[in-house]
Amino acid sequence: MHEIEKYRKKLKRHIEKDRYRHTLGVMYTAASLAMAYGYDIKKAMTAGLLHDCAKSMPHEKKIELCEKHHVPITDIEYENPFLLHAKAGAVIARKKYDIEDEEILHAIAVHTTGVPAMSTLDMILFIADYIEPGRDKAQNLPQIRQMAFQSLEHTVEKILYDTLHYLNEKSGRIDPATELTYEYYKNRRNIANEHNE
Ligand code: DGI
Ligand code: FE
Ligand code: FE
Repeated sequence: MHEIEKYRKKLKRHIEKDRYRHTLGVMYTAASLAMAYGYDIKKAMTAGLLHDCAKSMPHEKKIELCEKHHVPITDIEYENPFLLHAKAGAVIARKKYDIEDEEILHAIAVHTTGVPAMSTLDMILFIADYIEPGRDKAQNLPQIRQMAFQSLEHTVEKILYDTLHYLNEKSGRIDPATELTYEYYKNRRNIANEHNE
């Protein structure tokens, strides 16, 4: 049995039904993006499958787990511990699913806010999480789903732009990482455009 099957069976016992459905959507969407961009399909699927593995952990437990494993927690994360399911997920993937691939662990750790200068896998997971077929709430999804297969960087920028607007409207606290990542990709596009003028 391939390892992905093994992870899938284990994960299914640990997360809620709707989260499991979302997770499979992310896994296959990440696989499609890997195909489009010539990335390792199994790595993309593993990251997609495990990215929300810490989602149902109580806030206290996520904080405890990160502290125990010396994963730094920011003030924003202490105030909004749901953000921590990304970092805690990377710890669980390492400790409980024996994932040793640092690229996969990093993609899981940054999947909610992004980080400047993301790797290909970071972007694939970040985008797959947003566009998987079960998602229907975000605005501009049809456009973003098409964009995803044309440019990873432009899609990341667009998702962050929409996320920042959404958070502003519902007055959610914004993690500086989300803002910094958006600025990073916007500046890169502007620099590229200047070169083309
Ligand atoms: O775990 P999922 O729901 O599948 O997806 P996710 O880990 O990307 O989390 C999505 C939520 O995270 C979405 O409601 C927007 C929110 N989010 C992203 N960046 C920030 C943020 N929430 C806050 N408060 N601050 C941020 O910077
Ligand atoms: Fe998540
Ligand atoms: Fe998710």
